Amino acid sequence: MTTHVMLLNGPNLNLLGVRDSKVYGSLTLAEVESAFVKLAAQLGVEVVTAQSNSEGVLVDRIHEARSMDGIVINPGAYAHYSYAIRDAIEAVPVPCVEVHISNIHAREEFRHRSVISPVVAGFICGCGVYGYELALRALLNRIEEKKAGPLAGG
Ligand code: CA2
Repeated sequence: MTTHVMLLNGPNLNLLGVRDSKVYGSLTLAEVESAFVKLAAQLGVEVVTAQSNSEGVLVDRIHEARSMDGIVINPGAYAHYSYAIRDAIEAVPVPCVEVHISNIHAREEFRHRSVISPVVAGFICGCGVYGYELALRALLNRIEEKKAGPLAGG
C-alpha cells in the first residue's frame, strides 16, 4: 500500500526565495516542495503539500492528515506559541516530524521554545532546507516502525 504524507508549511514560508533572506536561503517554497515530492516519489511515497499563513487553516490541514500516514510540518512562528496547532497534532493518530530551517536555539530568545515539539515524533532544526529531506526520511522510518508493530525487532 502506498504511503501518504502531508507536508505543511506555516506563516511567511511562502516568502522563501522571494524576499531576500540570509537566514532561510535562496530556494523558493515551490522548489523546496518539489524537491520533497521528488524524493518522496523515489521512495514510493505520495505527498500532499500545503502552506498557510492562518492558524485555523493549518489546524484543518492537520485534521485532514488523520487519513494519511504522517506529517512533516514547519509551523513557522506558530511553533513558539500555538497551542491550537499543538493540540491538533496531539489529536491525530499519525506521526509528525517538526522541521525548522534555521537553528531556533541560536536566535532570539522567543524562538528557543517550540510548544509543538513535546507532541512530535521528531524535531529537526538548523540544517537549512535539507532539514525537509531529513524530516521525510525520519518520518518514513517512524511509519515503518509503526507498521512493524511494538513487538517487532525482538
Ligand atoms: O527556521 C524556520 O524554519 C522558522 O520556522 C521560520 C519562521 C520563524 O518564525 C521561525 O522562528 C523559524 C519564519 C519564516 C519566515 O520566512 C521568510 C522567508 C524569507 C524572507 C522572510 C521570511
